[in-house]
Amino acid sequence: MNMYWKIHVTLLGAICASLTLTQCQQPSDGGRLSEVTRENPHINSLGMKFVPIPGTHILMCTTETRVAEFQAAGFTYNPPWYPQGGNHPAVNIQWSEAKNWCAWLSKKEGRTYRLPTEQEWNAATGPFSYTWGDNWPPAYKAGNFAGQEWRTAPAVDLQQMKELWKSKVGGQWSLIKDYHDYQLYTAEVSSGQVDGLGLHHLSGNVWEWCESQVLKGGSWVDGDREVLKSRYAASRPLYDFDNGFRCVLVK
Ligand SMILES: [Ca+2]
Ligand SMILES: [Ca+2]
Repeated sequence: MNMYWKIHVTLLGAICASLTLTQCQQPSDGGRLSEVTRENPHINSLGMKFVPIPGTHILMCTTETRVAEFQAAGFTYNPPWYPQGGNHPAVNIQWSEAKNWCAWLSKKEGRTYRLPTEQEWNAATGPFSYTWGDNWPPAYKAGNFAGQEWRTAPAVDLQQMKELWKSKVGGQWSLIKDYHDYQLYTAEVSSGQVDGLGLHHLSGNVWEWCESQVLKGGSWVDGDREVLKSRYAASRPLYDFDNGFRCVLVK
């Protein structure tokens, strides 16, 4: 080997050694997920953002699953009777559909997506009675619930909601006194304030399925102070038109 090639082989070896070292120092895929923070969330192939939940081994999506994300799987979306856009939360979702959607995304990305366990969902809500603290009514802009915005809703919409409640639940539909969130039906999933972990609409907007087939968080239909407590779990849907889900990514 002449001097020219000797120099190049030596240089190439040094570069390869350097590359190998660099690769060895790079965290594994799982390692990168473990380094995700609220400020530096993991963003998946659909543009969904995931943040860590203290005390768990999962990253939680910062938003409820959007209509457009649900449809990206090729699943048929059954729209509700009220107006929605692609950035609104998917509703009319059965537990098995939510599970199948997570399985589709897991296969697509080669990662493990699933619904949160009830324990993981509770860990995300924090230590207080509600996601915003212990006070009632909810803090200003705390979420999308059944508030005083309905007092000025079109008469036909208000009447429809009252009749739906009466036929499904019985009694009078309750609106939260001294709370006004300006949103009649579902709100866009990334609208409103985020909580301390970076999550939108964990409480309210749409109910969210857990692995154990309970629903958590209440929805835009709910104004009952017990139902909106973080520990409250509904064993079956009251309506289907306010049932959605939020997925988690296993680290
Ligand atoms: Ca509302
Ligand atoms: Ca919710």
